[in-house]
Amino acid sequence: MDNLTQAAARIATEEPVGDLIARALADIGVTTVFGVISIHNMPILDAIARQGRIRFVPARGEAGAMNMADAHARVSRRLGVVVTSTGTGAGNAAGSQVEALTAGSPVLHITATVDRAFMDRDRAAIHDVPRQPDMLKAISKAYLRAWEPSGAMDTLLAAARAALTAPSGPVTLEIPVDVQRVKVPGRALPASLHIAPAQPDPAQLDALAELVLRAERPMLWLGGGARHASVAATELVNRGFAAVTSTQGRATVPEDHPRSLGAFNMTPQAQSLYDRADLMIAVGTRFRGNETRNNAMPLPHPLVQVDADPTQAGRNYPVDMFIPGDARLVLEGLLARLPAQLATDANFLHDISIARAASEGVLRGALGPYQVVADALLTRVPAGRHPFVRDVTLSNSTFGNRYVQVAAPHLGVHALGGGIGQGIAMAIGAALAGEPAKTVALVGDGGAMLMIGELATAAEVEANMVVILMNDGGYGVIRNIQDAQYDGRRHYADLLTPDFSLLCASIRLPHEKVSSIEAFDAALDRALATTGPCVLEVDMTSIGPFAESFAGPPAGAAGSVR
Ligand SMILES: Cc1ncc(C[n+]2csc(CCOP(=O)(O)OP(=O)(O)O)c2C)c(N)n1
Repeated sequence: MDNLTQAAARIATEEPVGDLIARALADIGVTTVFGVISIHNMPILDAIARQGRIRFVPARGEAGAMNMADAHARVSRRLGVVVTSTGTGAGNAAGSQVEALTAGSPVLHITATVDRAFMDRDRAAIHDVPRQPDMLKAISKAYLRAWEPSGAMDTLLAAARAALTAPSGPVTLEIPVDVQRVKVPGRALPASLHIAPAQPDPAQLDALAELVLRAERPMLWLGGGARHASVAATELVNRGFAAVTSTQGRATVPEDHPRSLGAFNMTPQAQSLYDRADLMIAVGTRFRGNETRNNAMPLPHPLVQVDADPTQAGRNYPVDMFIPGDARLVLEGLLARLPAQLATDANFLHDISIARAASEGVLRGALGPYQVVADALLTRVPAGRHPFVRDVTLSNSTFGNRYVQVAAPHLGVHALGGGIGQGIAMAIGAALAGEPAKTVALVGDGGAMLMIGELATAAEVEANMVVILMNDGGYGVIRNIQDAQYDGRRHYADLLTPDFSLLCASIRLPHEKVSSIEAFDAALDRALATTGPCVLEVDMTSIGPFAESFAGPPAGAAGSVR
């Protein structure tokens, strides 16, 4: 081949960065991308469409797109990807990205910025935000910019790796729009994004095993960082540990295990179990304020902390031992050092069962008519392995977040940061994540209104989901807080609420409204049997109040309504 032919061949393999990005995403296994199209991301989205290897889900807003990518990542246990536009588009995603950051979701947020000649200089190019990187840094585990076209693909891979590496989290990659258009030579991609987990120190595992062998009532507190260590955690429980989980760690040990408190982690019954425990190993947890009374809840001693992030030692509780390392490797290493059965206190199992049953009983007693909803979901959600998405609403703060069990850690998706309104969009992301069972989302009417437009996305992409809409005509939990703390002055909480049947009809979404609680069970079965998306509205005004009113988290933990 002469020089001219060689050059021609190389040029033939050249492609715009936008095409390269689209191809690289498909090559690393991304099947679905969420976002909103805009001039600043069209080189990438046009390439995604032309290449036809990735499903692009056009959300109605960037906030919804981010929630979809987040839930998709949680349920599929893979990288979630969202594409937004520079400026307002990226800003719209910010609130939802705070949730992804709180939950540690491995999300890649690809956004743009104006041409390199104009960026960072406040020259008033359209969509320009001169300090956009500052905004993105604040809401990202890491922020990267692809300055140089020839390095764009490697920067993309670095961003994906950063998002997936424990502690995982959302990573933002900013690609100036002119970079997206530049042609660069094609390149082969690495076959996989394999990331080596952090190895624990064997000497620390020896010391931990000694602590366990001395304990008579050992407990595991399992957070979101332990979800992939389910098998090892469950084996430890089978050998004699008791388990309790955070909301994010739900079902790391099966929630119906007789030695598990499930997520009943802050009840008086749980407290009495902690008081008598003589060891707690806390794995992959932040000990969130609203699950520990802002870290004032007494925990057992010795308290051992395991975390993939070596900088987290003693962050929220003073600890007796800190073991940096991957949760699964630590728990497997511990198992290898322990006998098949631990010599635990003969009454321990009995005490766990009593604490669990009493916690459930007290909770159920506070529900009044909504026992029917709670029980209907408890019998169907875990057995059917339904992904269960929970917005911030009374029904989740009471029964959804702990009484209704989930079948596996990745099947529970909760707005962990306490922000309302993310449930519908999260349900779409969950429903497209490859699980065979229908996604069940439990949301309030107030929250639903924030992203009601995403119902159109659900209808358009035929997401297999049922939105159970608990309609009390406004902000129920705010009213309860106003009754409890503001002498019943119910400002700003009674809202004009749409007729959801008309709204659903306008986008041809099946809708059923239940106005008497006896009708709920059969209506739920009809909804679960529906193909594609549907809405099951529960008319709480007709059905009446809970037996006990829930007025938010304990004082001092305000702003963290679960
Ligand atoms: C993004 C965001 N804005 C405001 C709040 C404060 N807030 C907490 S609960 C709530 C009301 C939610 O209403 P709804 O979804 O109808 O559920 P309900 O309380 O009626 O069960 C509000 C406004 C919040 N948590 N998140």
